[in-house]
Amino acid sequence: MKFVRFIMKNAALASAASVKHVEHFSKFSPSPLSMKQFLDFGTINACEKTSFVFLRQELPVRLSNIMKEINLLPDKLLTTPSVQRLHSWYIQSLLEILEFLDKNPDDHRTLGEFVDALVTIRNRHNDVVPTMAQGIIEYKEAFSYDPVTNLNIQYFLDRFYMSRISIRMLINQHTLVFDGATNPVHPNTIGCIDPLCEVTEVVKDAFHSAKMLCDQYYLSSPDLLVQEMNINMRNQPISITYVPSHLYHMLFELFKNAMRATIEYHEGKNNLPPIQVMVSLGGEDMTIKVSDRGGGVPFRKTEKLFSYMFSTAPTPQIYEDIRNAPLAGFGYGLPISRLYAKYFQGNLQLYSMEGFGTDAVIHLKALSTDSIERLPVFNKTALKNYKVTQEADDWCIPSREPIDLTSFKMAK
Ligand code: P4A
Repeated sequence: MKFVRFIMKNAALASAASVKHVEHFSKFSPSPLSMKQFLDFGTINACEKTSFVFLRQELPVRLSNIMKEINLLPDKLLTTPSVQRLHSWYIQSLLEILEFLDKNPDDHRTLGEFVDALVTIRNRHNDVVPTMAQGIIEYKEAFSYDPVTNLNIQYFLDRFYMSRISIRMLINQHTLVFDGATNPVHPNTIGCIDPLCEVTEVVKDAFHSAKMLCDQYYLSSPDLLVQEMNINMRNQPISITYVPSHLYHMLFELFKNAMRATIEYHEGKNNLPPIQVMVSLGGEDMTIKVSDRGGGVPFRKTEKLFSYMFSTAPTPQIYEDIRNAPLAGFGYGLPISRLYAKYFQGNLQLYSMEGFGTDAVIHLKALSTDSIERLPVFNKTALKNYKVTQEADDWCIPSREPIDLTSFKMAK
């Protein structure tokens, strides 16, 4: 492993050296952790050495699994400058973690250097989402939109961003739990997990932030009505073990959409229908429903709201003042919010009624024992999904022109 630092001078050589590491580590399946395991790592088993020994194997496994999939992207996308740059970050980060494989876990300096390395890696990957979006823009400008590429890119990006969410979760937990200090704002959190995350508090926080943007952009905003239904402990505030920042991210996105739809649909009217939120806790699920009366979207278009390729603007709009940016819209808000929900075995779905409004529903696991990371694994099934090509559909394509029944012949 000593040669690693030397060849880093040359990206091409580093890339060549990383190939055999990627081959090796991608043969392992990532090990999904449960919320309970994350908490144990941060409390009763708060052993930095154990966490270090786990991560120096698990991070290369997760990185290598997704690097195999990056390599399967269509050449036209893989060779864009943006995707090349992003790929080089993955190679560099992999090599930096591999340097720790032959280090002594009992040496305090090793553990300190590892935390520093993780912070460097986390920062290096801060701009992965806009960089990948730029790659998609470059691709779309050169080759325009086609439905097969859209499906392939959707498949890849869902897995790629899920992998990234999981890797950042591991890095955040290790760096937060082992930096010695407790979080002054949230003293009861374990890393970024709140074992008693009060859902309605996060709902109110996210609503408040969206409301500020909405007031700035539209000079008004709808009100919020929240209801809770705690089936087992009536009148007790609903709380679950969760990552508050993930929940906030999803709700903020849903509120921005609901506000935009409400205001644009009721333009010129002097009162706006409120956004209604229902939070319910059962034995298995904790569900949040965000309902608006923003006129809804046609059913045909709801899937497009989750499409990375559709929601990547062909020419990136640079707003001189962030206050001039539209409240909600083109961005990866919805697809990435759905990944946050799915990350711990939940989901995020839209039920829109055109002419009335939209219900956005977040389903999360109520029990920390059911909240287990949902991770992509590179295997034959994944490989098959990258080989999808244009084939005839096995459902008829509806014709816009009505057939001429007078000339209809009774033949198959
Ligand atoms: N009606 N309903 C929604 C939107 C419209 C909606 C909408 C026009 C469409 C695109 C968009 C933001 C809002 C909603 C809640 C949702 C999602 C969509 O969660 O009321 O930005 C791309």
